[in-house]
Amino acid sequence: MKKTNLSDYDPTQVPSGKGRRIGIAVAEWNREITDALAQGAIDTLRKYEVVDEDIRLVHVPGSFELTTAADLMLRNDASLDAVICIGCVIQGETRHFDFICEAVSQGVTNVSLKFEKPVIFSLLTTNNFEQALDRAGGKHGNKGVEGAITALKMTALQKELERK
Ligand code: RBF
Repeated sequence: MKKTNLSDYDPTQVPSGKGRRIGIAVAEWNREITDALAQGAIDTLRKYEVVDEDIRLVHVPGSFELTTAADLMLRNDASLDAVICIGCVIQGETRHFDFICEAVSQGVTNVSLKFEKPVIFSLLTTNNFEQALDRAGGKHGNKGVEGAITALKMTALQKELERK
């Protein structure tokens, strides 16, 4: 069975982001990876007509801080339609990996429900650096691109449902 990979997305099925305001929170840990993911997200938002002034980019020290950043962004800028959280957690010898991944996945869900807006989980959780590279513009696509597409699809869905 073919695995779903949004990096192979159908460009005709992505809603325009015209008029949308999107926040992007990027972790500085494993920056070579997270910068590539962030660039993929920004390029994709631009491709779908989100203008630069409507892309609010912030950096946080590590992935653990992504949830707080998303919360602060949405609390302080009610015009944001969605926030994309970008990070890369690589399995080490201690249990930090599990704690960080669990905290971010729960945190993203909580912030999304709290503000009733899409908060996108673009967190790579890999066994090693090579697996991360493969997903940051390598053979498994760019998960930042996929995060941007998800943000556009979810904001469009929100607008559609709110109109009803
Ligand atoms: N942050 C990441 O974004 N990716 C990591 O792989 C990562 N590994 C960490 C490993 C250890 C042992 C520690 C203490 C922190 C790590 N962090 C990592 C940073 C974490 O997300 C956060 O910034 C700090 O724990 C401060 O709250």
